[in-house]
Amino acid sequence: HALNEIASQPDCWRKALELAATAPAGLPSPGERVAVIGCGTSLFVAQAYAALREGAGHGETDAWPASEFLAHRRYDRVVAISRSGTTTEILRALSTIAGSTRRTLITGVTGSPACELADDIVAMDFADEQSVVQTRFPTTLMVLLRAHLGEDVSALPEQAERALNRDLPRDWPAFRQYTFLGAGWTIGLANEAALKVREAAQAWAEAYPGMEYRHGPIAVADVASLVWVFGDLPPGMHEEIRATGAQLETSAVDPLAELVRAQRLAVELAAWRGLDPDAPRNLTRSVIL
Ligand code: F1P
Repeated sequence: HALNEIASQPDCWRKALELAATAPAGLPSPGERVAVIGCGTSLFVAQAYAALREGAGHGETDAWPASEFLAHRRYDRVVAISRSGTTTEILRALSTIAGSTRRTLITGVTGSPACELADDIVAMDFADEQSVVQTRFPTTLMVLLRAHLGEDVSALPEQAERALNRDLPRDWPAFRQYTFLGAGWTIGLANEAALKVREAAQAWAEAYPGMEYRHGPIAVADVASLVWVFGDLPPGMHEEIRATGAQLETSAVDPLAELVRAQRLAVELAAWRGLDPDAPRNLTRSVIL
């Protein structure tokens, strides 16, 4: 399923643009103080969106792992992201939120238990997936959120097509370690890319804010490392990374479209290692405690 779901992203992103044009109720308005919560992939979407929303001047926006959400914090709105709508930490967090706070759920499955706990539901059934590993749901949601923030993202579906057709990084299966770097909103994308490689391919993958990478993790880098940069880092960093012997990969398209290419790497690497990318070891479609 994962390969088909990855390939369907240009179409899903077009549908996200149509949905954004209808201004769906429940997405935060400028000025609201907002917390965005999620687990795993959904947390990384929350991180990317929080950075973009603050950067767009729409108001203070915090991203929390749903398990760490502090109910005593005062927010105008909590946006819970959950493809399945059944993840335990999401249900717990939604049920502890104070009455004066609006609760928005963004989900791929309408009628889920989390829907019962939300005031507003943004339904993204058209991007739901069969694979345990999430690919098109989080990226389609990012397109919706960026459009809702007022960004012109009309070229993104075409960029996703380019990312689907571009070669994977040179020597892609040969690395011992895969590192993804970002800055600002692309830190969430780097985290998500690393999670894909871990989940689907059971490979050693890490992610850092780009500048933080210099403060220790770079000690691990050598010729057996691929370091993949999402978005822009100071040019001097590229030289520092190359000096370790690591192979450097940079984005040729919008970082969200570049994530499509990293998803392809994860799934191809899984196949190359003889693994089923749809059914990662020790993981289920929604994690319930
Ligand atoms: C999130 C989650 C991810 C995990 C995997 C299965 O669930 O558990 O953390 O990486 O993709 O889904 P959800 O709350 O978004 O359904």
